[in-house]
Amino acid sequence: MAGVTREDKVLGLLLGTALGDALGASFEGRHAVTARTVDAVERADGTLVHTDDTALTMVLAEHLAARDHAGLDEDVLAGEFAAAWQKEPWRGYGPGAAQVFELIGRGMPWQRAAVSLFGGAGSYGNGGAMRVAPVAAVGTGPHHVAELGRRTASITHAHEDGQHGAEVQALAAYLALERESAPRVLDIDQFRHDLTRVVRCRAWHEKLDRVSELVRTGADPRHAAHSLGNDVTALGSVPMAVMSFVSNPDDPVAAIRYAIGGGGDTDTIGAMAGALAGARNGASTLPEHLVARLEVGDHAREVAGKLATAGHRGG
Ligand code: F2R
Ligand code: MG
Ligand code: MG
Repeated sequence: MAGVTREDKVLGLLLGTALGDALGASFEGRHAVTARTVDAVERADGTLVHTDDTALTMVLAEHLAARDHAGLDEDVLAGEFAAAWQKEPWRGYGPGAAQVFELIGRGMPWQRAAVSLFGGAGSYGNGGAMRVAPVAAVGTGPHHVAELGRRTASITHAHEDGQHGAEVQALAAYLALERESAPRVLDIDQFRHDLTRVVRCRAWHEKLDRVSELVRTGADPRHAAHSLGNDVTALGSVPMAVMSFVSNPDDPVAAIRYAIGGGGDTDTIGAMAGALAGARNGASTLPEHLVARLEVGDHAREVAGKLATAGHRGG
């Protein structure tokens, strides 16, 4: 967006994640969520406590910011993810991710740990996608961003669907972050076209086509969630996050509320939608009274400053 600095957009990506996660956390697993119940959480005082989504997003953001020219190192990152889980296992981690982190903590290589899940199939949960957005700040282009997204996901998600989810969310975050001169109204078809050029998998193309159609018909959150899914799998949640964003491209809180309104995995769909809308619009568009209640505020500011200048060099 014209006039918004890159640092503000990167900070928006991080704070948008935290806001969507923390607002959605109260409702995770509910069938559907009314606007009135979200209002009550927004109006309350006190800390907005985030979950695993933000905790791991911050670990990845710190990793990329600290390594600058050196880029992504999966072995190091695996240890950093496992350490975050060990420090705060109560943040609501997925059982598969927790198992991988425990095995890594005991010294097993992440490749073996990830592939040991679900009888050797690996996880297709949305944990790779929920934490991936920071790669958008360091990728050199769409294909590079998708590759970085897949590599970060593969540490815990050996199943290709878990990795495709991270690719789609990473690329969506990149497009939201990089299109500084984007028109006020997002071109949904172009956005879907860009995504499908990089992620070549029919199941994902079909879901993204459905997003386009639902946006065109102005679907409400419950209808969209019914059609796209709202569960803990990557294919059953990333499309709803993209839908929440493209239906509300210029208003991060509206995008988050739409995501939560569909029910299901509300913290994660809220976090992913918040990352996209925060990246497009910048942190300065997020309501101050909500940002002030987030646990990660100051830390996110520090990391965003470094991440914004580490951009376009990561390997
Ligand atoms: N775990 C949760 N929420 C549960 C309740 C939390 C509660 N509020 C609390 O505080 O305790 N949320 C977090 O988990 C999701 C991310 O999950 P991730 O990291 O992908 O983990 P996992 O376990 O690998 O996958 C999630 C589930 O998907 C199903 N699944 C995945 N692959 C499968 C396969 N190959 N076969 C069968 N099922 C598979 C399983 O049910 C997994 O447990 C986010 O929502 C995050 O917020
Ligand atoms: Mg969570
Ligand atoms: Mg969740």
